[in-house]
Amino acid sequence: MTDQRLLILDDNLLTGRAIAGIAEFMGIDVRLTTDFDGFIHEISNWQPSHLMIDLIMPDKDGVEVLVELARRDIDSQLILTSGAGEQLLQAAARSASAHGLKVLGLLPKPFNPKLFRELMQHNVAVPENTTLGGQLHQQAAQSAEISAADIAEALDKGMITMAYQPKVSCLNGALSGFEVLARWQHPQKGFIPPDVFIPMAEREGLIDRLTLQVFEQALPFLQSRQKTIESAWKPKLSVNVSAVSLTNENLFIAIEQLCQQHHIEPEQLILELTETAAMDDPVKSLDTLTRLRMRGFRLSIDDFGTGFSSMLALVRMPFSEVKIDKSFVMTAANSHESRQVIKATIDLAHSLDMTITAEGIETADSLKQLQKMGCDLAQGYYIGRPMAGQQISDWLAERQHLLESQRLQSLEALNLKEVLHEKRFMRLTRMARQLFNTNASYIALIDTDNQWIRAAQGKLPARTKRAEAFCNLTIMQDKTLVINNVHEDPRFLQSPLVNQPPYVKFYAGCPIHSPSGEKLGTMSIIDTAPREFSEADQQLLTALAAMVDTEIAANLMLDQDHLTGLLNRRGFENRAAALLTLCKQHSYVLSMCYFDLDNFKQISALQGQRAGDEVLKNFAALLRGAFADGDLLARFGGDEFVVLSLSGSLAVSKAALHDLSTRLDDFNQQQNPGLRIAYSVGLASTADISSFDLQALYTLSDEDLRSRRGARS
Ligand code: G
Ligand code: G
Ligand code: MN
Repeated sequence: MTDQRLLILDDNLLTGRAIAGIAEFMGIDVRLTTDFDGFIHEISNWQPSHLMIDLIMPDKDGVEVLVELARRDIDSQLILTSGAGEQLLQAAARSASAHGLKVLGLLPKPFNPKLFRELMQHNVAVPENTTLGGQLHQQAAQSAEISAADIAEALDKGMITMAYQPKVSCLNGALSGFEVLARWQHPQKGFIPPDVFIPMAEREGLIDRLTLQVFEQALPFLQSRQKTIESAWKPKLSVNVSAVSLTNENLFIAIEQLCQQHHIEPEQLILELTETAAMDDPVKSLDTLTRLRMRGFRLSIDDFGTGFSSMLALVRMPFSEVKIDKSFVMTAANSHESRQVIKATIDLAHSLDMTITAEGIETADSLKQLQKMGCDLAQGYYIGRPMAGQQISDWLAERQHLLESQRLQSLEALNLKEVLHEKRFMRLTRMARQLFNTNASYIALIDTDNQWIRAAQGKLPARTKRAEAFCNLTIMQDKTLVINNVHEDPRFLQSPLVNQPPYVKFYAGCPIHSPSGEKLGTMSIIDTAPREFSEADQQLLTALAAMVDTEIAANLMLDQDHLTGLLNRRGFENRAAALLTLCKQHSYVLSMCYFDLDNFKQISALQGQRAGDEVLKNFAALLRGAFADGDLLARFGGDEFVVLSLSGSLAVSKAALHDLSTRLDDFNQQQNPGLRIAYSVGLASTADISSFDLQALYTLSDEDLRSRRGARS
């Protein structure tokens, strides 16, 4: 006989009895009830260790049952069952956990006796998604007895200390800031978890003092970090704020004063509010939160997904960040449902212009997965545990090391030193040089000791020392680096690019990235005279660098026409869309040539498919010869070819077409008459359209093609 007592609530007697039978066989004491009142009655009288609850009952819905259990502080282990599907069970489990109930497991019906036995024997991992608040509540229940007086004493003596947990960019690992977490090591009673003393401090009216102490310790810490980090980058600090503190105007006035004292801008502070806290009284909360926002603080909705009415809260309140709860993040690898929640939350947050942070990142895979889903920031044991302020410098140094080795690995794996010789990268440097009307443009890769210059337009050395490269500084930051006049910047006076030809005076570079976000190098332009670089120029360079990223990540297997090696329609349209957007902003002229082979079907029919393939390959080769390196050349299936020419003027495209027809004549001379190629072409230019969209170019070039054909026949 075990000391387990199982109480079953199920309106279906047959199922109930079947479960009871199995349990009894295991030596478990069982009672069966079929209605809610009887169930509650048995709980008080018999005090079962385990409750098995059917969620769908005629007289009471499952959530009501759970709420009632929570109200009565029932601490029996719950097994939830239902025939209504896994999703409902998961949802109910989450709600139960959020209410502080202990969920042992889920049992979908028709039920599996083996699973039930395993659950009762405890040797099964608690199924995904069911532990949400559970762990915390258990922890709280176990911890030492403390009183309000203990907390007051700790506050008087300054015994509450702070731990800092880093928050980093999901994409490239760059440090964004820290979350400060209160810690209390009691001299006799040991470590008291915040889940114990925070709620008590809230109840006892001590929370505002505690919160103020958090700021008093954390702001000097932030200030010291700010000093050790070069450049104007400002670390952010996330602070958990209890809902009960929100209405304390004086607290926030004091915090503002502390900010001034420590040269910290309110914008650097992110106040984290739990979802339920933010929701209690929507109207009042909205007022308070709006006021805090107006003071400059950022607001974050913490543990998102564990409360209720989340969507509404999010849309209505002036939050700038959503922190998706760790229970979803930690189960994302195994739970389709968790992934759906994460994805939906990310999309929602982004559509509302909010940043999204994932907490509870415990593995490299988890980080990668969240990154793929488009999450902005990451926090968790895998990146860094909460740690004392003095440990942060070591952590940062170690992290720098880790990021650099990941960067080098990524560079190696992509084989970019070779890949960047491909014409598709020339296209981008060529555009950069033309759009900026500058001496030289290039893509630089930075490895351990060297900078490798690739796809260069203009005369540049293929390799320079990393330590002397501008680009080495660029990859240390996240945005474009601009040096308007090198001679006014002492960092570069030794650089050979400055002292020797080409005698660089101006530099602008923007980081380029691997598909997994590591900064590999830069897209850069240089000039031999100092120059200004406007906000719009920076945007343009950033857009070009993003196009380099896209090319690096492109799957050429999917983008290329296998027969000719030209782009296929997908490859063409993806690139054309980005180019059109860019060129539209800068009134740069693109032109389209649309080709249709006149006699292709005939050749295929008379000479066979092989011969047809040869014709297509030959025509592709002629196009490559006549058009410039960077132009987009594509075959749209069949015998249709398209060129998007980045020439910058219609005249240049016309010249290329003329060149093509000369080349074709030469080619045809050497072919036997059955294999000679004839084509029709239509020409259109963005100079002739207002909308700069691909559709307009297709339509115009097609009209042109047909009118020329008509004129010929
Ligand atoms: O690591 P950790 O065990 O610190 O945090 C447990 C819980 O306590 C979290 O929900 C966290 O938000 C909360 N918490 C930690 N420090 C503070 C604090 O200074 N103020 C408030 N209100 N909550 C805190
Ligand atoms: O409720 P809030 O999000 O403020 O609480 C943060 C809590 O999450 C703290 O208790 C912190 O110690 C904890 N935490 C931070 N990173 C991880 C992690 O990777 N795994 C787990 N299990 N807990 C984490
Ligand atoms: Mn938090």
